[in-house]
Amino acid sequence: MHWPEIMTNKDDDGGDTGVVVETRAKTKRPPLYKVLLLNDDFTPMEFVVHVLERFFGMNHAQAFELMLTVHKKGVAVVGVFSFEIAETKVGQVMDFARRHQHPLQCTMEKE
Ligand code: TYC
Repeated sequence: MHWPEIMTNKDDDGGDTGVVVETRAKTKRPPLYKVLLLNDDFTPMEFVVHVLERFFGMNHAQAFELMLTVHKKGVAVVGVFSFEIAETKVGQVMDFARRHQHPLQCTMEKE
């Protein structure tokens, strides 16, 4: 929080003619990052549905619908987060896919 600065004119004769200059701290909102899921020909549909339920808090119907969108269109945004959360989600998905030997790819990009 910045309070107004008071600039006093020292040249004047004692009258209270100081100028109040409003200063406002610039509050920049943090950048957001889209987390993207990419289609491939090998990862089972049910595995992708499970990923969306497990790491992105979707119910089964939402997860199935979004999985089908990725399957048909090649890519879809599965969530928008701060840098740190997006990075964590991407890491969790990539790690989970690799552990199950699926080629599923998950990336992030600045919004
Ligand atoms: N295309 C895959 C299949 O037919 C399913 C799939 C969907 C894979 C979404 C990845 O991000 C993905 N088994």
